[in-house]
Amino acid sequence: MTVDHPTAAGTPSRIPPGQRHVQGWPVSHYGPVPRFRPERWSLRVHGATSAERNWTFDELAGLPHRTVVADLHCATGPTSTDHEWYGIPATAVLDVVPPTPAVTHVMAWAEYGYAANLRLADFATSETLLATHHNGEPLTAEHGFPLRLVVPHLYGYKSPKWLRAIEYLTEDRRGFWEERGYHNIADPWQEQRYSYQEQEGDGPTLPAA
Ligand SMILES: Nc1nc2c(c(=O)[nH]1)N[C@H]1C(S)=C(S)[C@@H](COP(=O)(O)O)O[C@H]1N2
Ligand SMILES: [Mo]
Repeated sequence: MTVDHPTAAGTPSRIPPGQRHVQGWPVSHYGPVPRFRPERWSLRVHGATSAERNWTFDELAGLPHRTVVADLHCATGPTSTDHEWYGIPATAVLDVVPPTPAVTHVMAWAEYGYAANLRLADFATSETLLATHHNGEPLTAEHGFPLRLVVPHLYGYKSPKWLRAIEYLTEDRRGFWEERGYHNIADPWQEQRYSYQEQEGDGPTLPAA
């Protein structure tokens, strides 16, 4: 669900501070769009668990599914609205592949080594989805077909397209953009865009510039 957040002036807004609403749905990513090869594809859930799994795409159909309507906030400014996502809730993955009690974070891995780190609590929200569909249609190639993560309450770089693995971590590690100057937590309502804004405890120490 999309919630209205109070602005400084006290009027509710659904567009986070410093963001601009854009019509339609821009495509935004680094690098090429991968081709889906079903026979070579799997979703691996691994790391700190005794129940590691490796699902083929067809096997994902056996997991619970739900719909989430949410906005998408790219940290470079555009917010596109009213995306209807359909897919597997992250909570279902956590149920089927329980992390050990020591797990604090997850790394969401995509094709070509793209990755985004998330606090376990951010991954575990009821709105976090491993999405296969958008507005009733399978994802298009450029938006992440066959599977992408959607973490609606964080900036878009925490929502890897072309998702291939979830790794359970017992300590935090930076993902692709988090290593390259973007904020480790990425809450758009707090405008956590850049790593220089990080406070003590927000993430692993960065090498000195
Ligand atoms: N694999 C992969 N996923 C990615 C990215 C990327 O570079 N590679 N970019 C992220 C960023 S910065 C944003 S804003 C969203 C954009 O999603 P969209 O292209 O579907 O609008 O995808 C995210 N997922
Ligand atoms: Mo982005």
